[in-house]
Amino acid sequence: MNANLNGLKIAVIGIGISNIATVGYLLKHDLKQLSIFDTRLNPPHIEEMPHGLDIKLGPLDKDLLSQYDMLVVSPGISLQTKEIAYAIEKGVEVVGDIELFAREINLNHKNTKIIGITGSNGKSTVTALVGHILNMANKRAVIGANFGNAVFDILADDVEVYVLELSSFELETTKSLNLTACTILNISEDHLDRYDGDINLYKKAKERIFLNCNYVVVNREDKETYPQDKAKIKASFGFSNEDYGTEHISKGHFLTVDKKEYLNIDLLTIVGKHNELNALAAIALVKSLNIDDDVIKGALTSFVGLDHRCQKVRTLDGIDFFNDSKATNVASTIAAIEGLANKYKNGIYLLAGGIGKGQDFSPLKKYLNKEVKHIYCYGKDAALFKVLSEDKCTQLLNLKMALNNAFEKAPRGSAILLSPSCSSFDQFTGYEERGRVFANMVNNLESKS
Ligand code: UMA
Ligand code: ADP
Repeated sequence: MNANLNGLKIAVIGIGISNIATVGYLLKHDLKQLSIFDTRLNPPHIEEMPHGLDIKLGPLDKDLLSQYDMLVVSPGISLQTKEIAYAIEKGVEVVGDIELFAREINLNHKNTKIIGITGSNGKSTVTALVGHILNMANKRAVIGANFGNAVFDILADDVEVYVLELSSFELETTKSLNLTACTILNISEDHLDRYDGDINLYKKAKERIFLNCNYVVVNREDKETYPQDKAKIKASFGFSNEDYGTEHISKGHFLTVDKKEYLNIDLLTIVGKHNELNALAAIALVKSLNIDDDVIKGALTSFVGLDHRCQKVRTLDGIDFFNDSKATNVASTIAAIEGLANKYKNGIYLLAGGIGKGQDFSPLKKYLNKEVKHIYCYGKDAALFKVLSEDKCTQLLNLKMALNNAFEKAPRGSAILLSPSCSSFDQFTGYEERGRVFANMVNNLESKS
């Protein structure tokens, strides 16, 4: 194991999925001291921590933290937390699980490749798609990190390629990742509550993905995804017919590579313009590993997409119901509206709300009375939607009431879309629970006739 950690006093801060796995990794080292902290008195995952460890719950103590050589901080905790900021000032090294994982790979798994994917939206879809393509190419590839499983849970000797979905929080404490290829898929407002309302700080965190990577894939539709050092750019994707692109010709609508028809878009099961970009990004990323085109095309057509992303739940009374619970920011809701609008001449009835994370919801306004007939908003920040329109927005207490009201009003040929633009933690344990609850409620609805 990594000799650089031996003899160190390490404090792990945060008892969550990522750090429970990190502790398992750290326990394989000969540390001088290992202590675990969590600011909560009853952290939900505490029973999954190995027994017999030095665990301290409740408010952090800045002087105590400053006595450690290294803090391993959970992605959910801001480095600006005053006790952590104090320790940093005192010279304590602060890392996260991704940084320790990167160091482990650099030391003990030198031939293993890592592909890194970040962005405001599409990370999970592209991560899963890249993993799917690589597995179809018979590579031993595993996906993880912000995707939902901790990197130290997927660390294994036989892995050839790790495909990591990386959040801005994870990237903040990461500097040693040697990525074979990487991308920032797009940048839009998200997590501004963690970045003092400043999108540039959020973007700066994401740009750390470029640090040691010389095969950067950029989004031509969003110049914010470009690295400062343009020499790092090895591929770009976008709607125009160049590099990784698209074209509409009489025989159909195609993904293109180097201006040549690559795949008929109708063969993709993931739909919407944003998913065309996601597919192109995935192709560009796996090209860094010289994957055969026939394998890539086969994998693109067999990829079924992920749950809770603009997923059709049911048709009732001529109304289609969509679960897009993973839409936790405005840009992802807009992608859903634009993806569905052409199909629903009688419009979209939008269910939105939850915790707004400091976002500006006004970009939704231009869809009201056009693609979106009405918004039914609920949850902690419902009032922020309500100000978009007095008469085209109805504020309700919860998702159930929002759904029932929308169902009552929506005509045949319309869609009811749960695409909340917000995180769910005010009323649910996460987007998955929110999506499941919604799908259950939809499946229990009875016909209006
Ligand atoms: N917390 C405290 N006090 C503590 C420690 C944590 O209050 O001392 C709170 C955090 O504020 C947060 C929650 O506990 O609300 C969980 O935090 P955590 O950092 O322990 O989370 P993990 O369970 O380790 O999950 C993390 C990622 N969570 C976050 O970034 C908040 C998961 O991403 C990731 O899948 C997992 O590691 C595996 O690597 C989730 C997420 O919401 C899906 N990510 C954000 C997003 O996608 O938008 C960035
Ligand atoms: P992430 O992991 O970045 O949250 P997901 O693939 O889970 O991304 O998708 C989250 C939400 O964003 C879903 O509502 C999905 O429909 C939408 N989405 C996916 N890809 C894009 C994209 N490229 N641009 C905008 N929205 C997208």
